[in-house]
Amino acid sequence: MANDKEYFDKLAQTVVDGATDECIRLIEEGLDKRIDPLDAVEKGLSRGIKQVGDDFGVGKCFLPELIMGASTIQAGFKILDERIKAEGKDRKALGKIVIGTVKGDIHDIGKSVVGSVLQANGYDVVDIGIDVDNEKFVEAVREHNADCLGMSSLLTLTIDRMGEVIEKLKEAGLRDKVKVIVGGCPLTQEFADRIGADAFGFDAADAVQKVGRLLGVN
Ligand code: B1M
Repeated sequence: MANDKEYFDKLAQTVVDGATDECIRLIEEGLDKRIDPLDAVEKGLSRGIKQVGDDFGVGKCFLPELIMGASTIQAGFKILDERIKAEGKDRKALGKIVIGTVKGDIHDIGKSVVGSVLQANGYDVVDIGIDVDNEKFVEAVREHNADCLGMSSLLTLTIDRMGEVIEKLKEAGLRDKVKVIVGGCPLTQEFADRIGADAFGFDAADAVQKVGRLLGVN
């Protein structure tokens, strides 16, 4: 587009304002002009919701604004998600990945972005949702014969579920058969190492690279 930065700034602002109609209009305009749908998520929508989250964190805005911003990003992501996934539809599956958000955490967006981008890059992704019980992660790994398990958590209060799931994988005799990647804004590489995960994904692009490395694809 003529001025990408200005476009992504406007897109981010629609999330801050909870302006869903304008968000959709801008996305449709951008797609017509061939913007990269993942850029629209990472440089536009995600920046906007992070701004709302920071304002919420310091008491500059409240739960209704957080909910409105989330509803705008979800409406925008729904359109972009189809485009992102379409890029991977004709590829031969490089591996099977089960992904979900841990028990006690209902944050859906980051996990869904990561799942879509993995799918766009040729992985067969089984998204088992949000607020997922530890046991359900283990069952899904077994049921789908997954090569990789991805867990997401955005709440400091719930990140310890990830280590518990890894312990449950060991008890079930599955830990040697599945690689584990974790991500979410409160996480660090150090935390991932401490709980015995195989990788920490900073964002969706990083997750694709790390999964590729874990599964010997790149
Ligand atoms: Co919530 N929330 N929220 N929230 N929320 C945060 C996380 C928070 C940091 C806001 C703040 O205070 N500044 C804070 C957590 C504080 C903490 O624990 N340290 C918080 C809180 C407190 C809460 C509630 C408790 C609020 C309340 O009720 N009082 C409540 C929790 C409910 C619960 O889960 N039990 C709550 C609720 C909500 C909404 C429902 C309103 C909404 C979620 C809507 C939805 O998902 N359907 C919401 C939102 C939108 C946010 C923020 C603003 C944005 C999250 C988001 O979607 N980001 C968030 C603040 C922030 O992140 N700065 C916040 C966009 C998304 C693309 O990025 O999720 O970071 P992200 O994902 C990235 C990377 O992290 C990474 O890649 C993604 C793509 O780049 N990644 C992975 C994520 N998972 C990965 C997995 C991987 C690899 C990479 O491998 C498997």
